[in-house]
Amino acid sequence: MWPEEFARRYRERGYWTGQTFDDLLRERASTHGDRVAVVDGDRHVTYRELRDNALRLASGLHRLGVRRGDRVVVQLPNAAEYFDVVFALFRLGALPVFALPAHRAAEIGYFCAHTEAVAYVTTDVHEGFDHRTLAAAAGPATVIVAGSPGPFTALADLYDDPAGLPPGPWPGETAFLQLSGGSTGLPKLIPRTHDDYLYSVRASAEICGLTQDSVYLAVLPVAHNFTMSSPGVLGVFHAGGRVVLARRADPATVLPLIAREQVTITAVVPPLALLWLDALSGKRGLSSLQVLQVGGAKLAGSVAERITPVLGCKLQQVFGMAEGLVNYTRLDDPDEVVLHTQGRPISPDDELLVLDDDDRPVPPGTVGHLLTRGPYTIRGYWRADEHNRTAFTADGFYRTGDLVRVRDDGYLVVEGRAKDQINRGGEKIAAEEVENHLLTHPAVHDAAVVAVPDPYLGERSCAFVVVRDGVAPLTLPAVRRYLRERGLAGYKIPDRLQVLDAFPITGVGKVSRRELRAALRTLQEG
Ligand code: OOB
Repeated sequence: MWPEEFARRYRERGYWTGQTFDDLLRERASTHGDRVAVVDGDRHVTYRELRDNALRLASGLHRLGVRRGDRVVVQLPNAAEYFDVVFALFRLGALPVFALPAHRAAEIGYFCAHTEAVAYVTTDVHEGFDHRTLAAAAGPATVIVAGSPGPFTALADLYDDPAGLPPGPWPGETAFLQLSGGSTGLPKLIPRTHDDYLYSVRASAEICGLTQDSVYLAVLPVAHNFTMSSPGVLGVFHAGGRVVLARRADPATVLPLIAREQVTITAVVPPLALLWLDALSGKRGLSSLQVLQVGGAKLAGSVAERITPVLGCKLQQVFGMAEGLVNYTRLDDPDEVVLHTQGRPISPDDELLVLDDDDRPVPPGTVGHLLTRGPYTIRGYWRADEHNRTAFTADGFYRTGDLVRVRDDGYLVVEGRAKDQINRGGEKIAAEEVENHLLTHPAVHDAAVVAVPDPYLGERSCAFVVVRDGVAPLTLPAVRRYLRERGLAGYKIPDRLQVLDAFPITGVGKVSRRELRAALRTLQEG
């Protein structure tokens, strides 16, 4: 948490206003009660209905034993119930732990155990996968299912009479735990407070020009920080606009939905932008769409240049992180800035440092490690004291692991990454996490997972392994099957496999990932 002198400053400057998520929804239900907040297929939910659902569900969850401060792992697709669940938990002061729909037994099991979750809320079947099969991974947590519950508790049965709810949380409390993309063996959890998060939401809504006439399409997973708050669904609720939920992201689903619902703004990762561009090239643009936000991974200049001509809307680049700091190009910035930078911070009080490998400032305009601190950037991960000692400086700056250059005009250009992470089209893979799973395979002596360039996803993952003597040769399909059976999320399963006799080693005795990447280039060229 922030030291008192910073907290005081952030309050004095009007960033932290003492608003909770429940306050936000209550205000909107009173100012915009009859307006539609959420569209999910044919289902339309007004602000008044949304608040009412959230209170009734809060009551049912309370009856089940969910209390202020408890953790609840939430894994839902982009569906209307998601909002009932999270606003019910916010009202109670229980902390949603935001899992992604792609997570499987390994991740869900870890989140439930690490957070000592009292409940796991999921769906029945999504994208052909039966999420109820993950119940065993949830351990002692009560399993609540949206849809057909099987032997578990039906979410639909938990909407109760809301009379007699206990008092809600205060705005300085942790409101939820967000997942970090991470570079470590186990994912880290990010505690965000009502005060800090809602500041970023309000400021983002303003930067992105949201009004009550905005129609936002949630196409990336709704629990991801980009979709949730940059300005995302919460920014739309702040502005009194309308959220349209897309269950799938493919052009055949999404492009007609944009036209039907007259969507004005949406947020995508670069590979999705590419897919949409290819689907629309030579056709009419998306007439209602005013802004396409692209972020989560670096957008190539050549792709950026096609967006306005093909889609007929403005491009906004977004460089953010679930830990806090979010940078936007502004809607009135000149083309050169929008096409070739990743924006500038939300807040005048976002402090940025760009340092060399020895933590000394680099000369202005040169590339270095980005560190940041500010009114909506965390000061530490949840229950991770040891990791926090290296992930943050003594004076509270977060080491982002990104390599950036700050231009004279204050805009950032992302030049690379120093963390052991693969950014697979915006989906983050911690190398060490996958390596640890690979090391459990009886034939694997050593493993290193690195990023390889990919024209569509930006990066894919390649697992280098050294096999034990005398074992049968390992194949990619066998390795992939093994990791899937261990319950690892699909996006973390290596795209490629290279078996080596030994790993190149750096001067300090670590596996040289740089040499592995170089070896792969040679193999590809040869
Ligand atoms: C967003 O959040 P996370 O937590 O999934 O990932 C953060 C990391 C950053 O540290 C950076 O490495 C990468 O994703 N990243 C970008 C980028 N946006 C994020 N790298 C290059 N260019 C960009 N535009 O990804 C996220 C959170 C809020 C808003 C937008 C994205």
